Amino acid sequence: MLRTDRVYVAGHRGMVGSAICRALARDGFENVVTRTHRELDLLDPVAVREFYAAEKPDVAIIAAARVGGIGANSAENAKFLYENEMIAMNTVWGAAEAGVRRLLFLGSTCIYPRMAPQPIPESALLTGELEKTNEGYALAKISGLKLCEFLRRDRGLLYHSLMPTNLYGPGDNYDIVHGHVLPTMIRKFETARVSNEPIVHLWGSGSPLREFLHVDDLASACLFVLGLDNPPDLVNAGTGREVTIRQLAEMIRAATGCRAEIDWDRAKPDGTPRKLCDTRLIRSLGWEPKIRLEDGIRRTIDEYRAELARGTIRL
Ligand code: GFB
Repeated sequence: MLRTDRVYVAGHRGMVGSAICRALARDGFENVVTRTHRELDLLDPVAVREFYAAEKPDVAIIAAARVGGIGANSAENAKFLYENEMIAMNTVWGAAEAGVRRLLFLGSTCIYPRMAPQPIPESALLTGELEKTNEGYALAKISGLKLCEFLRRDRGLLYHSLMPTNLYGPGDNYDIVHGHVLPTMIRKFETARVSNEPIVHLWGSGSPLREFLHVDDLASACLFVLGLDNPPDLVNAGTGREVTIRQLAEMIRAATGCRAEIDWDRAKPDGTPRKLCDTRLIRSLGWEPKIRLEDGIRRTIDEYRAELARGTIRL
């Protein structure tokens, strides 16, 4: 990817897309193309085709998706499958038809089988059954990455994919029901601290293991792989460090200064027991994350407080 390239970032208002736009600006990319949801409906193949024909980007980064935590995914697998499948097919196929030279498709490590070997290597793809709570999302992301792989093989297009582990950072969704665990915990502990509530209710047993990558590290990983002449079709991006949900809760409780007790609601799902990605491939190519979880959590709590004060938070 060249500094002079015209780069389309799909999903630029989301947590991931906005981090990628910040990283592009920092690296001197001045020709970035974006469209809001209102301006371009990525579920509409004709609109997407017309957009590509009019804008003619050189590079596309597909960070648009319907995302959510375990609550949102498990309640609406159909919607997560349909919308993410349409977004993937329209943005990737549309790019190929319009002659977009290079494309990076973003997925998630939930594409791997529920009982994949840990840490999960890229080769674990399609070797076993998926985690049921996010099967729809995972199937759509698998289709998207496969479409990129096929287009590269069939037509020689440099379309490739990156699978980040669980992400967090500025611009996250703090919705109590639909959000991911890390932002939801920040909101729950902050709310309890401010209003002196004695108990914070969390979901599941607290025993599942998760890995968390700051979205600014993910953005650096995206630009890194886009700079490779011969990138892998599929590469993981993570930290290689995992914590239990219970440890995460303790870290966030301490970092917010909340004194409430934790009540674990075991009627709520645990989801996949463990999801640590094998990052040897991306590290061997020369990328590594920079933001330690403790520092990232502190930064994110500060940003949450600032966003809340400004009234710009997504709740
Ligand atoms: O981030 P999360 O919602 O999704 O984390 P996944 C879920 C884990 O955190 C489960 C526990 O073990 C929950 O039981 N947890 C504890 C909570 N308290 C809470 C809470 O207040 N809210 C939430 N949300 N969880 C998602 C997939 O899986 O990961 C997506 O559904 C995507 O498709 C994403 O892949 C990265 O890590 O289980």
